[in-house]
Amino acid sequence: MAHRTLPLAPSDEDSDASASFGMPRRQFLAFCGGLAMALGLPRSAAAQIATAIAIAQRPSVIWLQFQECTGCTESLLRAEHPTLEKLILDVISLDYHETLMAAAGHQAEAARAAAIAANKGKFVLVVEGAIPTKENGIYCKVGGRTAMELVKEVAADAAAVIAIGSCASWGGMPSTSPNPTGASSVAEVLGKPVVTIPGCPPNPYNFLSTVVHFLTFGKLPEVDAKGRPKFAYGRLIHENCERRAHFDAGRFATQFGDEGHRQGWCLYKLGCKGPETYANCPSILFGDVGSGSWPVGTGHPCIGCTEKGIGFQKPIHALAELLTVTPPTQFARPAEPQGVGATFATAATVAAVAGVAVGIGAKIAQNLGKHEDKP
Ligand code: FSX
Ligand code: SF4
Ligand code: F3S
Repeated sequence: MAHRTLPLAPSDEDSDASASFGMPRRQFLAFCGGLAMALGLPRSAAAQIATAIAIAQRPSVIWLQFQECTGCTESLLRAEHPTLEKLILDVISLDYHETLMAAAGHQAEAARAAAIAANKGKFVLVVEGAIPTKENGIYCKVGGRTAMELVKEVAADAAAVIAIGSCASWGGMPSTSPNPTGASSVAEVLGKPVVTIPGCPPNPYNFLSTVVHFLTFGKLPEVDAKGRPKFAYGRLIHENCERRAHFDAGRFATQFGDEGHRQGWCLYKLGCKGPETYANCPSILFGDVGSGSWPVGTGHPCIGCTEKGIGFQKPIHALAELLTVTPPTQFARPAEPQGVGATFATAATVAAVAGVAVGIGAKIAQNLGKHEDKP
């Protein structure tokens, strides 16, 4: 994929892009800078991202849904800055999505066939939901065909496959013991690794950042051994948690509603799986509703929903294994107001100086599009 450097003076192309995002050009560039930092890239990559969003052909996306609750799609619909609507219209071409499309029945089947034919070898296949494999996959059928058949057929013509949500990534809730339908991951059914964005639901910014990486660089981001993008799943929740200082000081809630719980102390003794779960939840939060909007921030232990073998497997109140014992280099003081996000400028500076964009950079993603007209 060829790229041009974004000129410092406004160009028609990026002005058009900023207009279609409903942002002034300066804010559009800040948005691209935030995406660069969220991806763990140097701030200078912002120009490349802006150019890609402005002039690259939007990748065709075919979205399949199997054993799931539609929470993945719902979490995308609740995304803001930009909204999913803008994501659809300006970053990807969502050519098939059963929940969002107007077509039904034979029209929907025809729409999928047409989208595949028009973008053969070039589209991104996104799979939401686990795939039942027992009894030849009869427990999930769309248009009379099993999920197993459909995912193999569509994946054969895709340029890239993304498993969104824990169900598609590793089986998730449908695979919980005794797993009566043989619910399996996309990678297991296809017999090859795919990029996974686990979470139940997953964070929409991690999907957005992954797609923008594909758009900008023509390939999906670097992943860990479980197929998870390292920019989002490179650190333990426990490393970025606003309650970490309480953990290190030995201040724990021991019952819901007790004094420690009301004081916002560490939830480890209530079964928090943050010490054995890799995800950026405390950094980027959920739903754009303000501070504290993630499980631990609301007072509930993390159940490890992004982590195979933890979420929906390990009992909710069982103690987590402590994968690291070293305190992070920096975290909020116990008296700090909880969940206050970094500003774009401060987080970018800290990330650049520390060279650890994972986590801190991701904090910026939370604030994408919220910083207007700063010099
Ligand atoms: Fe639901 Fe998605 Fe959970 Fe699964 O998210 S939120 S059950 S991960 O596939 O719809
Ligand atoms: Fe936060 Fe949970 Fe770790 Fe406590 S155990 S610091 S609540 S992630
Ligand atoms: Fe899931 Fe834990 Fe994040 S429950 S949403 S991984 S805080």
